[in-house]
Amino acid sequence: MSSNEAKANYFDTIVGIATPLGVGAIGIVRVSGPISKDILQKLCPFLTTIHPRTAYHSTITSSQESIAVDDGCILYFEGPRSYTGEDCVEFQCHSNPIILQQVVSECLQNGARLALPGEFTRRAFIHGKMDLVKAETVIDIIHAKNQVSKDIALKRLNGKLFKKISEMRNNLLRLVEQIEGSIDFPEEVPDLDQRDLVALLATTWKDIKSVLNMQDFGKTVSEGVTVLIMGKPNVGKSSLLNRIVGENRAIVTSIPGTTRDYIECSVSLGGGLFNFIDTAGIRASQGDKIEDMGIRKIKRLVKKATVILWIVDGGAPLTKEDETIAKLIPKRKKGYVVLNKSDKKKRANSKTLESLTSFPYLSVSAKANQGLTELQNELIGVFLKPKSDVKLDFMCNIRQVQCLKEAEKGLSVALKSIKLGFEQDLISFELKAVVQKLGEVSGHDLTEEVLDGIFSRFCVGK
Ligand SMILES: Nc1nc2c(ncn2[C@@H]2O[C@H](COP(=O)(O)OP(=O)(O)OP(=O)(O)O)[C@@H](O)[C@H]2O)c(=O)[nH]1
Ligand SMILES: [Mg+2]
Repeated sequence: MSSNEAKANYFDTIVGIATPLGVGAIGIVRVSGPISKDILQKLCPFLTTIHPRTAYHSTITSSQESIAVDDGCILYFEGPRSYTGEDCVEFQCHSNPIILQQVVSECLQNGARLALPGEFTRRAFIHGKMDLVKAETVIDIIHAKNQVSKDIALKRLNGKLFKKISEMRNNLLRLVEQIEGSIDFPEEVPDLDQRDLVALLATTWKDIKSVLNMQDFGKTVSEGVTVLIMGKPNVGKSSLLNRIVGENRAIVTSIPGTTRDYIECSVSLGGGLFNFIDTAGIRASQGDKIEDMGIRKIKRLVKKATVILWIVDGGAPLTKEDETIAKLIPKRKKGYVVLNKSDKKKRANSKTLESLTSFPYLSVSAKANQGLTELQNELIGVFLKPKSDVKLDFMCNIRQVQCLKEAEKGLSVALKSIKLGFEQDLISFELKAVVQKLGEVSGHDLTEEVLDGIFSRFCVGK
C-alpha cells in the first residue's frame, strides 16, 4: 500500500515496533485498529479468554506454520480506552530485532498494515484522545536533549497553552463572524463598535507578543547555552575548560599560544546543556597566519555566544591586549570576567578592568580547582532558571512559535488597517488569516499537509 493510500485511511489496522530496535529486555510490537483483537487471537491461539487491560503470559505463534515465534506478555486495550482511542494490542516480546520483525510480519499477514511515522499518535489526535498541543508535546518529550527541555515539554501536557491559544482564536473568530454578518446583513447585524474592536485586537496582540517574548528562554534551554571562553594567551582558558568538562580535552602548556583553533565541548550542568568553547589566546599579531585565523574565528564566535567568560590572569598586570579583547565584546553581550590563578598573589589591576568592562567578576583557580563550582552555579542560575515573566506552561516548539509570529504580524497589520480606515472586509480577511494561524497551533484549523509535517517528525510505532 502506498503511503498516500495509507494516509487517506485512519480506520484500518496498523502495526509498528514501539521500542528502539536492538538487543534488550523487552521490545514492544503495537497494533491499533478494528481487527487488533482478531490478530491477537490468531497469534495467541492458546488464550481462550481475553479481557481488556489485563496482562497475559502467552506463546506468540506463527499463524501459518503453528510454530512459536516468541513467548511474552500480551495486553489488549479496548477502544476508546486506549492510547489511540481504537482497539489496541501490545505484544511485549524479548527485544531481539529478529523476533520483533517476525511478530510484525505475522500481524501483516493477518490483515494489518505497517504504521506510518507518528500514526499511533495521529490517530489518538483524530479520535479526540488528545489535542494537537499534547500530541506534538509527545514528540518534544521524546526528542528533548536535556532534563530541563524535557521538563518544559512535559509541562505543556497540562493543557494551558492549548486553552490560551484556543480562547484567543475563538474570540477572533467571533469578531470575524460579526464583521462578516454586518457586511452581508447590514440591517440585521449592527456594525462593530470600532473602539471595542481595536481594544480586543490590541489585547490579543499583547498576549501573543508576551508568549513570543518568553520563547528565548525555551530556545536557550533546548539548544544549549553557548559559553565562549576567551582571553590572552596563557591565562588558563584551556585549564578552565578541562576542569569544567572533567577531562583533558584541550592541551595545556606554559607556552603562550598553545591553543590554535577553537575546541567545543558539551556538558550537562544542572540538568541543562552547556556548550563550552575554548579559543586561541588573543594577542597582538605576530604575523602568525594560523593564530590570526584563530582570532578571526573568535570574532565570529563572540556573535553566536550566549555568554562570554573573559579569562584574566589575576596574578599578572593587565596589558594592551586586554583592551583589544574588551573591544571585541559587544556592549550588550552577557558575560563575566573570570580572574584565574587565584592561588597566585593578586596583581591584576581591578580599576583598569572596571574601565574596560561592566561584566561582574568571579575569582577561580583552574589549577587548584577553586571557585569552579561557584562559576557553574552562577551559569545554571542565570541561564536555566526562568525569569519571573517566563511561564513554562507557555513554552512552544519551533512550529508553534512560527505560527504565533505570523499571527502577531497579521494582528498588527489588522490594527494598522483599522487606523488607516480600511474597509471592514479587508480587516476581516486579515483576521481570518490570524484565526487560521492560531488554529494551526491549537489543532482547530489543520490541513493534511500541516498534519503530515507534524507527525513526520515522529518515529514509526509512536
Ligand atoms: N598558578 C596557576 N597556574 C595556572 C592556573 N590555570 C592554568 N595555569 C597554568 O597556566 C599555563 C597556561 O595554561 P593554559 O590552560 O594552557 O592557558 P591558555 O589560556 O589556554 O593558553 P593558550 O592556549 O596559550 O592561549 C599552564 O602552565 C597552566 O598550568 C591557575 O589557576 N593557577
Ligand atoms: Mg589554550
